[in-house]
Amino acid sequence: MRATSLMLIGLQAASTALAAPQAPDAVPLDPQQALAQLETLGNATFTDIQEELEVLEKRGGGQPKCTLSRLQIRREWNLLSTWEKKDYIRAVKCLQSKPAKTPSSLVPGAKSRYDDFIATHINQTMTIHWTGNFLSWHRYYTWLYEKALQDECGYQGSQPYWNWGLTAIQGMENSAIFDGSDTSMSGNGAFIPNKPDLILGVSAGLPPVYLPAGTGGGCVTSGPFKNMSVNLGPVSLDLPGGLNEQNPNGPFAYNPRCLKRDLTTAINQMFANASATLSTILQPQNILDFQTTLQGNMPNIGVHGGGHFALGGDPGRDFFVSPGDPAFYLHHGMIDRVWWIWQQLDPQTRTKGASAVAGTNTFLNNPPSADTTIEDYVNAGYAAGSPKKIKELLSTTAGPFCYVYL
Ligand SMILES: *[C@@H]1O[C@H](CO)[C@@H](O)[C@H](O)[C@H]1NC(C)=O
Ligand SMILES: *[C@@H]1O[C@H](CO)[C@@H](O)[C@H](O)[C@H]1NC(C)=O
Ligand SMILES: *[C@@H]1O[C@H](CO)[C@@H](O)[C@H](O)[C@H]1NC(C)=O
Ligand SMILES: *[C@@H]1O[C@H](CO)[C@@H](O)[C@H](O)[C@H]1NC(C)=O
Ligand SMILES: [Cu+2]
Repeated sequence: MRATSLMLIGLQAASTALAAPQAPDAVPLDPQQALAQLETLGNATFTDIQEELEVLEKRGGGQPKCTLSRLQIRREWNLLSTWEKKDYIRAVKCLQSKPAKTPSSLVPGAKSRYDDFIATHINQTMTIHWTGNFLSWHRYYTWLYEKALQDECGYQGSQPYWNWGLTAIQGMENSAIFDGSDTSMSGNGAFIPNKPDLILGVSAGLPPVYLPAGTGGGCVTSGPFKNMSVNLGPVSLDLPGGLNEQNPNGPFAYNPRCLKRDLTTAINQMFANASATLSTILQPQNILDFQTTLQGNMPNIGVHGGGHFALGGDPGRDFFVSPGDPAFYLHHGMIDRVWWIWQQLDPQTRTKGASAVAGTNTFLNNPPSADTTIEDYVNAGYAAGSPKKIKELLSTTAGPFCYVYL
């Protein structure tokens, strides 16, 4: 582990130099200690960026689009008030009740604005995962979703996130996000006994990864989304026993069914605990190493895979259709937060220039494709927004964005 020394951010025309957040010397193995250190580091990142914005604003002239008064603060689910949680849930349901913009000739199964986002994710899956644009694409996508909740459904707050290290300690079923109360993102699926292990990777021709089955497996029985209809997929749904399911009528067919979950705290603890999250932030020294660690060095599925597979179910364990579980966006809020903290440890090389991206344009470079560059465009199809260059998406307080995490 490298002890990150005090790094200075030289603001181009400003004489003030600000101290970047200081990373702890070593990653504690104790879950509570690791969680506390992660919070300290997150808070330092928050303070640091606020100070940076303050300097830019005082300097004036350039008229920064992102000012402190416009800055949105994305919070962990527990930090939302009851009213705020309910407002978020209401807005998600509102998106699920508005008509789709995706032409039904292209995606007959897209029935709502919520489904527009799923259709886009399905359509682009093989060019947005294990690629050079994975982080920037999902940052833009999550932001467009947040904006749709705000602009189209009157949501007052900003996108909340799921702090994996906390649910690893509490047990997912007991956490405010997944306890099934009316201020949760709904709880577990109905318990299905005697489920064999999950065996991942086989359908993709990769070495098998064995994961324990969870405490649910069936339709979600509690909370705001127990009646939700999942309309698209499955496209590549991992099921216990190494089975993989897809809709024979194709990825865009209408296939209404219940939302299933298989909450698996054991997977949360194995791959997305607070120590693993801190290591993911502190150890990788370049973007290739960072995005690989986050997405997994098999058989470690990383914090990204850890969150997805701990949630489980249908479409939670479907690589293509996973945004069909509304908790997806809390998970990807946290993914984006981890990237945001990592970036701010060395913003000069991690939020701009060629060193900020690595990888190619296809899933594990299969089929072989060009290297991703910061001049490349990403888009969210019919869901929302216009194509953006990756270089516009590398900072959360420049370009189209103006948000931080607390
Ligand atoms: C992080 O910031 C929040 C909000 O200001 C505060 O409540 C919390 O105590 C801080 N945590 C640490 C470890 O500094
Ligand atoms: C909602 O769920 C209840 C049972 O939990 C069921 O009786 C009802 O039919 C469902 N409604 C819809 C619209 O799916
Ligand atoms: C935390 O995650 C890391 C990385 O996956 C793993 O090696 C470690 O065993 C986990 N810790 C606990 C307490 O499960
Ligand atoms: C899927 O991607 C192709 C190629 O970019 C595009 O032409 C098509 O409109 C997309 N379909 C959807 C549903 O987004
Ligand atoms: Cu994705």
